[in-house]
Amino acid sequence: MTPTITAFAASPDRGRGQARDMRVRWALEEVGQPYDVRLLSFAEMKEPAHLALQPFGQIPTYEEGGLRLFETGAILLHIGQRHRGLLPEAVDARARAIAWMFAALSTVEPPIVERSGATLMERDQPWFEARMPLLDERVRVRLGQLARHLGEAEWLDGDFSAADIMMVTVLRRLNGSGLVEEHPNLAAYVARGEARPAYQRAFADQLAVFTAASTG
Ligand code: GTB
Repeated sequence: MTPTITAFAASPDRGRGQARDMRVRWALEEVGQPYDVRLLSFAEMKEPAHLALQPFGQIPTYEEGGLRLFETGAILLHIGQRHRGLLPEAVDARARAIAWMFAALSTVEPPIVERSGATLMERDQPWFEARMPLLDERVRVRLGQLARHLGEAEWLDGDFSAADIMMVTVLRRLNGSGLVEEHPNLAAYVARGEARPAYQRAFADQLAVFTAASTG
């Protein structure tokens, strides 16, 4: 059964692969699972048909037969459990990989999203300039801790896993800020992820959506 995911018909990131469908596309490419994409406008994301799939009116979603999923953490976990290659087979190693997926989503991503939301939506506010150093500092704390954990390792915990897809896509949200580059090992980690053929295919596919929308 070919899964269907949803994505922005016109991504506000202009094809830079920052929207969260990128992590689902990448995971599906890693396991060699073909998929369909249903593109949605912002208005369609708030309509009842989509709200029935994603109660918060967001992308991405994942449909496979009778299964309907939302939340990228749940979707990547499902893909990792359904296919070989994204989560370790050994029980303890699998539990650690899942812990790193949660760490990416609930410990590292929140300050990054807070910072990125401020740069996108609060630039005109009188307190913007004063708030940014605080937001940068919160991100720096997490990046420092993550860089210390990673050290010279290639991936977060042994072999490449769904946790690395999650963490690399979270860190990519800082592109252009220079914050990841303050830690050469983290910058190299992100580059290693982006160099994977599955990442490249996923990136090209989401970029093609933007290109078609802007030329069509
Ligand atoms: N916790 C959910 C998950 O992990 O699945 C979060 C999903 C989510 O935030 N989806 C966003 C969305 O649908 C798109 S990815 N937003 C529309 C809405 O809430 O109305 C977040 C995103 C959006 C835009 C950029 N960008 O322009 O760079 C980057 C990331």
